[in-house]
Amino acid sequence: MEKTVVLDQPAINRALTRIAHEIVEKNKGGENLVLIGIKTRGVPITKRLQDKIKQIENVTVPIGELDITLYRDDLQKNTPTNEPEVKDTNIDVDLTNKNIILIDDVLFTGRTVRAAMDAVMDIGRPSQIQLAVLIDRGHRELPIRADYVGKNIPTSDEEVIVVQLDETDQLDQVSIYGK
Ligand code: 3GP
Ligand code: 5GP
Ligand code: MG
Repeated sequence: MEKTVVLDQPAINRALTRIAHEIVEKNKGGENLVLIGIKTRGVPITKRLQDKIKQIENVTVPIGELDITLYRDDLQKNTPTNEPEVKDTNIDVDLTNKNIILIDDVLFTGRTVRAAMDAVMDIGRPSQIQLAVLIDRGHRELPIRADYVGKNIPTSDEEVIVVQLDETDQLDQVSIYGK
């Protein structure tokens, strides 16, 4: 399979620094924010954004995690409804009247984000939910868009984006694998 590197370590870092600035600009600081990472690689991205917002605003924004199961049969076994389902939530903060930033590595059909929004709404009544992703690879099947995007990478159905992060993969690199 053909591999092309689309973001290297400095590029990932710059993209996340920009997103952190965009988040505090749009939300007028860090005071009312909660960052929620979608496992697996949404979680290290969330911690990095928390660190960057701390550097910019000197505020430690609370973070949480959502674990959403896979649904694509080319990856792992389907869920009964063939939709992503929330497996586990680890959110200890009150979400009422907060601006929630959902964070994932790759945005594809939007179904994972829809499941994540349902889970957040079940927990509390936020004032807003926003979405940050490192990569938007297109192919949306729902009316969902990201508020903050590291890089748009239009892909074909056959192509796959591989996100590697130091915390989980001992290097920072985003690549696209073709057929
Ligand atoms: P992540 O858990 O770190 O986000 O979605 C489960 C993992 O499979 C993801 O890692 C992602 O990197 C990888 N993956 C690669 N291609 C796909 C895909 O097309 N769909 C899904 N759901 N995951 C993919
Ligand atoms: P969606 O629900 O939007 O179809 O898919 C989003 C989820 O699937 C993300 O959490 C992401 O990890 C995973 N995903 C979908 N396509 C890809 C891809 O090409 N590469 C990677 N790394 N993850 C993907
Ligand atoms: Mg992911």
